[in-house]
Order: sequence, then structure tokens, then C-alpha cells
Amino acid sequence: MNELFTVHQFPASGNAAELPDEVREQVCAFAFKGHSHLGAEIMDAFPNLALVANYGVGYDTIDVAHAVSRGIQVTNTPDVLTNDVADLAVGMVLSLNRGIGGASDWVTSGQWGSAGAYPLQRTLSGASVGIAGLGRIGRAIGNRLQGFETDIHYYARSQKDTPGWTYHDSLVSLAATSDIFIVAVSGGPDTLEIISSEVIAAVGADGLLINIARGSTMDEEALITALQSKQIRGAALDVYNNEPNIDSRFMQLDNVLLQPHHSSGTIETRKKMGALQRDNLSAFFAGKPLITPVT
Ligand code: 8YV
Repeated sequence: MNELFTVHQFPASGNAAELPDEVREQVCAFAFKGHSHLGAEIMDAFPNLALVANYGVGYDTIDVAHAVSRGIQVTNTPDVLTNDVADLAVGMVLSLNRGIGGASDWVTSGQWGSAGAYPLQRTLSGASVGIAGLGRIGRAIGNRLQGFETDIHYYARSQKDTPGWTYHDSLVSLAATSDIFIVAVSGGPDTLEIISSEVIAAVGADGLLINIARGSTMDEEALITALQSKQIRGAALDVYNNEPNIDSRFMQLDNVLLQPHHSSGTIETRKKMGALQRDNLSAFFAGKPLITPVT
């Protein structure tokens, strides 16, 4: 980036006013990374801002409505991360369902020798998998889990062309049907806490909940209560509210698999995400059409 563009680092304090006025006036594009809020106040500190190029497919922390109102374009990095995100979701399903983490601890702690065989786990083949959100990532998860001979159900705003998969028009109905309930919806105001206490209750005492989407989609208080009281069998989470300083009660639970929001975190995919972000910036500066605009 530094060779291609004149780059100014945004102040670590988050306070745009720390940048000299002439720099704020010169800046016309942001290379945005991370999950902090990018709202009107920051955008408006840059009078000539015309592009926010996001490093990531999800742009829920960017105030897109404000960007549009100011004529600021927004781009993201779709497709290049779909496979890695879906792979991690499947890894979380396999690991949680078979207790792979606990089984490893069983060996390393010597319990295999002292206490005998590891407690029996559950079969994945034949299980009902419910996927909330059938965008690129939800579909890729379904395609993979179909290979494990599971029965795929999904919730989306409308029915999709997915022969053999069962559509549900309500999240409660999907959760009630699922042995394994996977959240793959986009973040943002439309999906805020849509995984409500009612949906979580419907997952049931035999059910697992996987969240690969955004912490904001979840009623986290209800999830923690359900996990503490074993109202659901377990949860595998890659995303939370207040990352990376997540609710410490998660760390006290024995029925969770916790991942540090790294579903796109491979060398290959992060390179592709960076290249796509850079290519959007290059297109913008060359006056060409943006490659992956979201607005
Ligand atoms: C992050 C993600 O962008 O693409 C997304 O929406 O959640 C991730 O790939 C990544 O962690 C970089 O912030």
C-alpha cells in the first residue's frame, strides 16, 4: 500500500482531530480494517472522503447510510474468504459434536489412564443441520455438511433453489428442527439479536449452536444463561459482542468451543482480502468502476 498510495495512519486513540487539518482535507479514501465502529463523526472529519474500502466481507460496523448520504462509496472483500469461513464452521461442528477438545485434554491430563474411556459423544451423519442465512457462506457450509450425510434445513428471507434442502420461514421453526444450528446471517441492524432467547430455547437440550456470523446477531445474555443451565448442549463461537474483551462468563463454561474471530485467518485468504481491498482503492484512484462495491 505504501508504495502505491500516500498513506496516513489513523490515530490509535480513534480521535481524527489528532491528524493535522491539511491531512484530513487531503484524505479521500479509507483502507478500513477491524471491527470498530466507523460512524458519521469520523467520516465527517474528512471533508473529501469518497471511498471506504473495507478489509472483510461484513461491513456492519460502517455507517453505510451516512456514507451514501455523503456520496461516499463502500467496498468489501466477498468470495475470497468464503471457503475458509465455511471450513472453520465445519471444523467447529465436528469438534464440538465429537468433543475433540475435551478428548485431547482427556489424554494430556492422564485421565485416559486413570479414569478410562472418554464419555461417548454424538454421531454427525443423519443429524439435522439448520443454517440461518443462505448467502455465499451459508451455502458453502451447507454444501460441505451435505457431504457428511446430514439433513440440511435453512432460514432465509426467501426460499432458494436448493434441491433437497428444507426451507423454514421462521428461525424458531429452524432451531426446533436442528440438532446443529449454525448462524451465518450478515450482521447489522436488520439482524440485531435475531437469535433471541426464544430461538435459543428452541435449539433445545440436545442441540448445538454455532455462530460464525456476528456477535450482534445473538442475545448473548440469553445464550450464556442457556449454556449455564444446559438448556442447550453446547455452543461453538467465533464471534461475540465486545471483541476481543468478551464476556468472561464464556470462559467458565464447560460446553463451549471458543475461537478468536479468525474464520478468514489463513495466510492465503488474508493475502487475497488485502489484494481485493488494494484493487478497489486502485480502481477508485484510476477513476475506474469499483470491483466489489456494496453501495
Ligand atoms: C474480518 C470478517 O474481516 O470478513 C469478515 O466480515 O469477519 C473477517 O474476515 C477479519 O477478521 C478482518 O477484520
